[in-house]
Parts: sequence; structure tokens; C-alpha cells
Amino acid sequence: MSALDVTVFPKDFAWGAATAAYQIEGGWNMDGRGPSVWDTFCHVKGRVFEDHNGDVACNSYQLWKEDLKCIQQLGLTHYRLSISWSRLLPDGTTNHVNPKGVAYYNEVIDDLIACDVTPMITLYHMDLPQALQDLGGWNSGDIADIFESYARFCFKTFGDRVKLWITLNEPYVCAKLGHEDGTFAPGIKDPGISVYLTGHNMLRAHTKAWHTYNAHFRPLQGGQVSLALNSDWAEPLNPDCPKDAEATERYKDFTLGWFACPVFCTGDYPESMRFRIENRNLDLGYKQGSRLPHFSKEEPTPLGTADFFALNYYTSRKVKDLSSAGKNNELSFVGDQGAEGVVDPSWPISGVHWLAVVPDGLRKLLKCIKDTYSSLPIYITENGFSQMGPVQIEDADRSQFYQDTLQEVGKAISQDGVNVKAYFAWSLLDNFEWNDGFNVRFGLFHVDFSTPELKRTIYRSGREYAAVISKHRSQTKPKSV
Ligand code: PNW
Repeated sequence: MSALDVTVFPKDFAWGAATAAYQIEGGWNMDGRGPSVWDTFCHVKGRVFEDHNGDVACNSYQLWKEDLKCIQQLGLTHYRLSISWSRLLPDGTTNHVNPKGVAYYNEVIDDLIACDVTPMITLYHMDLPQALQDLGGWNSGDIADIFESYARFCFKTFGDRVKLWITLNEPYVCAKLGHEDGTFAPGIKDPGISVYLTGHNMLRAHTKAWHTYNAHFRPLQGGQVSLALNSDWAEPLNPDCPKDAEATERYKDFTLGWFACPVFCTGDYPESMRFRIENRNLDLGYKQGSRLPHFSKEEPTPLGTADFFALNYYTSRKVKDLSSAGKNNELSFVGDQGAEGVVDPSWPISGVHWLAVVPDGLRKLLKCIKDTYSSLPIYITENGFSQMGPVQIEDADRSQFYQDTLQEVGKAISQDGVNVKAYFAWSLLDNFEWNDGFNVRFGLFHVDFSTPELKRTIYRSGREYAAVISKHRSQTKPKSV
């Protein structure tokens, strides 16, 4: 990545990589870990590519020291990992704490700090304890308080050393894929209803956790808390068509705005969501005020509950209007949205079908976030490129992708004045890529899943990322006198 001008990145820029517990840890029933919804989901045949599951994954539960070597080889300044809620609290509640789970994350955190790597911890990355799902999961109003006590436990136990927290990863994906489409755990297919309830309870949970940190832990620990929101960049399919332009705004509101607007702008959902859903409630015979819940005045507001903006960006879409199409008569999230995102045929596709490679979409999205939602620092908490089919350790296309993407991030900083503080590549390792199992590889390190050693081998893209980090670190090192 020699062409990249690293001097545009601020001196204290965070160079990271990210992972998530269920995707790497394995050890699914070891040392007292309780099952999560992803264990249950994968153990039913026909849901995941070739019935793969995360029972062993990269075995990071036992091979953490190998992961640490990878982190050091890259020279990362930051590492983003998630805690397996049910490894720490097997039934999801603080009534039962698993000391081996506490010991595992203590070791990980202590090792990172000893190696001068700053940990960023995600409390929830898609893996709800099954015991809580059995009580209604994210559709139950009680979940917000249960999450708050889990978060409080983590702040209390690890917060002396962990200063960067993500409460929830991608509430959009959990709500839409897990509770509308049913393609992600817990596999609920309840179009147009459960999706909004899930999103709402996730926002309530995040809000409570942030307030707990703010009131009880920030004064002593001095850390920062946010939630990681995923978003595509979106543009009208036909730029001359006003309906496509309006549909694009709705598409943005129904994805990023759904969570960003309550937290960063108004304390409530975007107006276009309220408007569309209420209108369709009339058309479809639902009660006014139903489906998209209201925030209670008795609870703390989500407004202002983030100390930085955490963004996961993978791809872009061209948006076409669907507001008067057939879908409109069906009860569904997409029907409410009245818009559909499609891939521009000129965009190259990386491994998975949904991931069209559009690095300049990230620059546009960063500027849009700054202009629309927040002037807080932006942390890119995930971005990456996948490989499918034969393993290529010399992954020229992924290397090019990182070069192009970092160039766009650099332009956002230097030309658009966006305050980007961090970049976390997804992912440190090839891992369990949800429905695609181990068939889709996002790692900077290859993992050989065919042998029990699960050997990690750096890809060319990993070597090049390490070179960028080292160049930036050497150029910004204080000059010795
Ligand atoms: C993110 N989609 O999720 C997650 O945070 C990671 O766990 C995941 O491995 C990564 O992106 C790559 O997929 C997504 O189907 C999962 O559009 C699915 C989609 C998007 C993001």
C-alpha cells in the first residue's frame, strides 16, 4: 500500500481489527458456558452453509495466545472483541456468574494491555443467552433491565482496564435478519411487527447501559460508550427521478436513521418512519400507534447516549422507489420502507453476494454522518472484504480493497474535515461467517479449519495493513531530542 499517504491520519489514530465471540471462540460448552441463540440456531440442520456451526470455530477460547501473536504481528494499536454473554453469565442474569468466563476475559484484557494494545469491548454481538430467548428475548420488555445488569457487571469487572465499550453491535441486523427475515438467530419470521419491537428494546437496553456507565462508572473509570451501527451508502437508482430520491432518504432513515436519529438527533425515530408506518397501519387495518413503539416518558431518553459514533460499513446500494409497488400491500419492513436497495452492475462483488466493493461510498457516508447526525468523533468499528472459493494467501484483491478504502478514509479526514479517529478491519481472522459458515473468509489471517491446530497464516493483505500501521507509527513518533 505504498501509495497511501499516512500523514493525513491523526497522530493518535487507532489502527484496529475486530472479531466477535461466537464467530471465533468455540468452546461452546466448555467450563460452564451456557448456550446462546446461535448455538441453538446452528444445531438445527439446514440453516447454515453445510450445517457449519461455531462449536469450535477458531478455538480462540483455547488458542487466545495465538490470536495475540497475530495482533502483535499486525502491530495493531487497538483490538475490538466481544464478550460471550452466556460464557460470563450462563443463564444471562447476574444470579449466576461463571468464574472461568471472568478469568478468560481477564486474561485477554491483561495480555492486550501488557502488549500495549487498547481493547474495545462489545457487550452484545448477536449471541443472546438461550435462557433469555426462552423468556422472550429482545421481544420482551424485561430484556432492557437484564441487559443493563449484564453491562453493569462488565463495567464493574473489567472497566478498570477497558475504556472503550460498544453496548450493541448492529441492532439493525439483529432486528431485521433475526426477527423479520428469520435468517439469523433466533430465526423469528414475524414481518412488520417483531422487527420494530426488537429494535426498540435494543435501544432501551443501550440507553440504560449508557446511563449506568455515565452515572456510576465514568467518574472513576473515564471511558467511553457507544453502539455500533451498520449502514450502506445509498444513492437514487435514477438520479433524475424524484421518487427514487425520496425513496433513498427513506432507505437511509429505515437503516441508519432508525437508531442514529433517536440517539444523536431527536430522541425519537425518524419522521419518515413514523409517517410511513402510521399510514400503512391505516391501509393494513392495524391500530394507530401500533407496530413502531413510542419511547416512554418514564424512562431515560436515548438522546445523547453515545460518546462517539461507531460505524460498520461494508457496501453501497442504489435505491429504487417501491412505495406504490405490490409489496406495499404486504405487512413487512420493506413494505413500510417503500424502497429497495440494489447493487449497481458496475460494482465488483467480493466473495459474498451482498458485498459490492464501493470504497468511495465510505467517504460519502462519513461526510453524511458528520452533516446529518453528529459532530462526535467517528470510529469505523468494522469494514472488510471477503473471499470465497479457493484460498488465496496472496490476496491481491483484498489488499487493493484496503488500500482504496484507507485512501477514502484519508480523504474524508483531510478534504471533508470528518473527525475519524479509528479504523477496525473486519476481521483479524477467518471465522464463522454466520449463515455462510466457514465458506466466506474475511480474515487478515487465514485459519486452516481442516486441521485441529487451526493454524493462523497471515494473508498478503495482513502484511500490507501491518506496513501501513508501522509507517504511520514511525512518522508520528515523537522526535527524539
Ligand atoms: C457484520 N448482511 O454483520 C457483523 O458485525 C459481523 O459479525 C460480520 O461477520 C460482518 O458484518 C461480515 O458479514 C453483517 O447480510 C451480517 O447484509 C450480515 C449482513 C451485513 C452485516
